[in-house]
Amino acid sequence: MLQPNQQKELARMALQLRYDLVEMIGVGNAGHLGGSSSLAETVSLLYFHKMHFSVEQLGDPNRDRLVLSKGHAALIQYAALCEKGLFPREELKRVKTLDGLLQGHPDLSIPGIEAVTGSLGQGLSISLGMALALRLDKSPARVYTIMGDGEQSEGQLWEAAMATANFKVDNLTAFLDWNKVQATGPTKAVFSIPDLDKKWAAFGWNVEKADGHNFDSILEAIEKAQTVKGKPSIIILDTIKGKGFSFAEGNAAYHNGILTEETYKQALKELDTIKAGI
Ligand SMILES: Cc1ncc(C[n+]2csc(CCOP(=O)(O)OP(=O)(O)O)c2C)c(N)n1
Repeated sequence: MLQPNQQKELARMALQLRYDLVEMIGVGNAGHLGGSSSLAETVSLLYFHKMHFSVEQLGDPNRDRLVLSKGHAALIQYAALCEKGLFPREELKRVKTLDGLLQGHPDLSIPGIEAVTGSLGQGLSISLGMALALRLDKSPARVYTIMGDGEQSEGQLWEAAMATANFKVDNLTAFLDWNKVQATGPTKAVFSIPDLDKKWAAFGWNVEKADGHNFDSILEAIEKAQTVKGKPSIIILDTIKGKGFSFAEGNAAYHNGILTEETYKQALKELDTIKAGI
């Protein structure tokens, strides 16, 4: 359980990451607001509480790694890396520009990014390779990987799921951001994959569930998962796509939508209201 002051700090961080998302997208530009904001709590908890990872540890082979398999949600990872001091804030304003550091999908030229992702379905394979290498090196480091629910339709992911279980990899924790909406509509309607919990369990994984907007719930699931030896764990995060922005919540239009002057102002106003309550 987190202490009240830790809860507060993490809530402030998740809020800051959401402010950063709005700043990065700006007015008149498209950006992946929905699938980024559904991860604000998990990413805050990982980078600012759980992971052994800091500017000083960048080249440390024993650092924990976070691979964002749903690479289109890069903005949330950029926000966290910026708040950790890996690059200056000015870069947030230059996101997705040719001269900027931060491209539309994660790239190894960005400090703190561990893998190039964006073509869905590949992050678990990459994470498995990292986890196996760390195990060979007898490293205490852990690999975290975050997938989307729409992403679950990628075949490569299920090969990696079988391989991870086959090799009894337990230094890897996967997350499934179950926000129930993908790029063009509800995940159920676009490509229905029922019983994801049962499917992952059938593939040999320990399955945990968490409220993806509740720090204690996520942390409890991570800690429980990490007591399980000899098999990989996946945490299914019950989340809301676009969480924190009423116009975007559960709305596929904000998967990669444009913020107008009006929605930009509304987004900031809604965040200010959350801020007042923390
Ligand atoms: C191999 C591949 N196919 C298609 C796409 C296009 N695409 C980008 S995001 C997306 C939807 C992803 O949905 P989900 O995994 O649920 O992400 P979230 O809603 O959490 O953002 C798709 C199909 C892609 N990036 N890679």
